[in-house]
Amino acid sequence: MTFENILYDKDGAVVVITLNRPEALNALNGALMTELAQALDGAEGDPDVGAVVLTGSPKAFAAGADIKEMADKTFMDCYLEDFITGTWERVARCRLPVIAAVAGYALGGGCELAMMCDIIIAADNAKFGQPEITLGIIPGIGGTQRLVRAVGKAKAGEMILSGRIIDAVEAERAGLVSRVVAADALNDEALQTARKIAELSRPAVMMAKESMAAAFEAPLSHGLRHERRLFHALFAGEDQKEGMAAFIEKRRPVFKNR
Ligand code: CO8
Repeated sequence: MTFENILYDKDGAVVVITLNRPEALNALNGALMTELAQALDGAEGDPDVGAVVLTGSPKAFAAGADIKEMADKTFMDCYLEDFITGTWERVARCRLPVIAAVAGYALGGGCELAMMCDIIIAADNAKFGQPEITLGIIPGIGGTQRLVRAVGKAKAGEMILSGRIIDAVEAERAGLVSRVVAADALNDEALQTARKIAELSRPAVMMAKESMAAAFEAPLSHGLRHERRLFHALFAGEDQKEGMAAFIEKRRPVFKNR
C-alpha cells in the first residue's frame, strides 16, 4: 500500500507503519490520520498479518496534532466535523496488537496515539508529554483518561496541568512504557516483539487484547463482582482447603493442582 504521509511495509506476518511527515515532526493532520486508518484496515484485512508496529522518525514519533491545521478552527468546525476523532479511534479499535516504537517526541496527540497502542517500547531519547495546556486547550483524544490510568493521578496531573514533559526513564518508571531500549535498537526490538506475538495463536492474542480492554472499560463494580465470583469458586477446590489447613497446622502446604 502506498500513502503520502505514512509508509506501509509488510515484513512477514508484521506490518510496520511509519509516520512520515519529517518536516513537521510527524504532526498528525487529518490526511495522515485517514491514511493511518486505511493502513490499519489493510493490516486487519490481511489474514497473514498478526501484529502491527507503529513508529515515527528518530527525532519524533509525533509532536502532536497539527497545530497549523487546528489554529483557525471554530467550535462549529470541530463539532460538525467531529474533528478527527473518528479516524483516531480507528487505532484504538484495531483488533490486532499494535506496538508503538517511540523515539524522540511523543507529545500531545502523539502521546495519546502511543497510548492507544497495546505496548509502548521507547528509545532512550523518547520524550512524552501532554503540552496542550500551554496552547490553551486540553488533550482531546484520550490523554486525560488513558494517561491517568497509565501513570496515576499524581504524575498525570502534573503532566496534563503543567505540560511537563518526561523522559524515557521516567516514563518507564511510571508504567507508561513497557521498556526502554537504545535508540539504534528500537526498530529491531519492536519488530522482534511483534514477530513473537505474530507467531502465537491469533485468536488467543486477539482475545487477550479484547479482554485487557475490558479492564479499562468495565465499571469497577463489574470487575469486583467478577473477581468475587472467582474468589468464591476457589473454595470449591482442594487447594484452598489444603492452604488454609496448612497455615493453621503451621506446616508447608502440599497443593494438588500444581
Ligand atoms: N503541529 C504543527 N507543526 C509542528 C508541530 C505540531 N504539533 N510540532 C512541530 N511542528 C513543526 C514546527 O512548526 C516546525 O515547522 P517549521 O520548520 O515550518 O517552522 C517543525 O515542525 C520543526 O519544529 P521545531 O522547529 O519547533 O523543532 P524543535 O526541535 O525546535 O522543537 C518541539 C521540537 C519541542 C517538539 C516543538 O516543535 C513543539 O513544541 N511542538 C509542539 C508540541 C505540542 O504542543 N504538541 C501538542 C499539540 S496539540 C495536540 O496534540 C492536541 C491533541 C488532541 C487532538 C484532538 C483531535 C480530536
